[in-house]
Amino acid sequence: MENEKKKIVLSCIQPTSVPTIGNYLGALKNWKYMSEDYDCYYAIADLHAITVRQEPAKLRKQSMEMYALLLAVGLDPEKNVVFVQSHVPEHSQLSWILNCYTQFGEASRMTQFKEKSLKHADNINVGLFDYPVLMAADILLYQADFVPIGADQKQHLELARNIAERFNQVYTPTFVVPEPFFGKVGARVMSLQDPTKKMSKSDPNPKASVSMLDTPDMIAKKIKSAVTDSEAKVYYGEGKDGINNLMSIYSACTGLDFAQIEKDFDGKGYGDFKAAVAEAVIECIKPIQDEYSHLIADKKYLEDCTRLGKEKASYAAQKTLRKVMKKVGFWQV
Ligand code: AQP
Repeated sequence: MENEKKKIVLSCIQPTSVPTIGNYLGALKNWKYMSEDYDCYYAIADLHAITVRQEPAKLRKQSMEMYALLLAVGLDPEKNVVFVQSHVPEHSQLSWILNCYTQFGEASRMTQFKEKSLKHADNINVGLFDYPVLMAADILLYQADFVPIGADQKQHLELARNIAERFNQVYTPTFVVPEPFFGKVGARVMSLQDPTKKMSKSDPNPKASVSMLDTPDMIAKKIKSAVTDSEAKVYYGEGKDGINNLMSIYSACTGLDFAQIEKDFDGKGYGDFKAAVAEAVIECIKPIQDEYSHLIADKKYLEDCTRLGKEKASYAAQKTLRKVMKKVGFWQV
């Protein structure tokens, strides 16, 4: 129905570095498609980013660059709500309240905390532990119906659902209980140096990932040095993590399915295949890079868009937070 209210979608990205083609092919590309059919809230999750130590000047710069990139991938700041998480203090406020409706035991079961604690053993802060509750606040604040998630975020969304249901039960229905959203496109892109691990923008090995702002030359070199196997035959199969990953990237960039790729590269070696993958990646991100270079030169426009995002996000966030504060019994004047 034409006048039917659109469902709400919430998704976030951390400004921990320049996004990789993993972030793009796995998430951002979908964000653009979703903005046609849903009422979308897209946040730059800087509150989440500081659960790992960040350099202040770099974090500020990366947040602005991330904002420009989101617009460059095609998110329309008028049509969507594109904003910076810390610009809307209600995220932290709701997060505190939700902490009091989250059991220590259930938060302790989050596997990502265990993984991240091992990775950042010198800084296992309470924020890292509390990350999923802040994520629940991000989602519940906007009454999101859907949250696009990868497999690694399933447990966190489940926690957000449990918190919402608990709160709704203790009081009266307050939060929409969010559902996971699995998009029409969405590849899980793995590290080029260790294809059993996902490609990450904060991977300290620069050869492991392709950033959205890498030059064609850098992309070609990184893909050329991607870890593969010694079979020299392009097909998707067990024990071929490196080639499987390159095939997924190639498929996501060209739209070709695996059967077609195997046919096209039958009898050809990995050198030819890697050159084709690099070419496809370069072609796929070139329009985004071109748009990005215009946007990043126009700070005023970026700041105006950010302010608009903040206003729109704050409006929705305040409405939910007021309701929550009233239900828990805060004296509001
Ligand atoms: N390799 C990937 N393949 C597919 N999707 C990916 N995403 C991340 N890496 C891949 C998706 O990108 C969105 C934003 O991610 P994020 O910044 O919130 O955090 P993340 O998942 O922890 O991504 P990174 O790149 O690994 O960041 P760092 O290195 O800072 O931890 C999410 O939807 C995610 O699924």
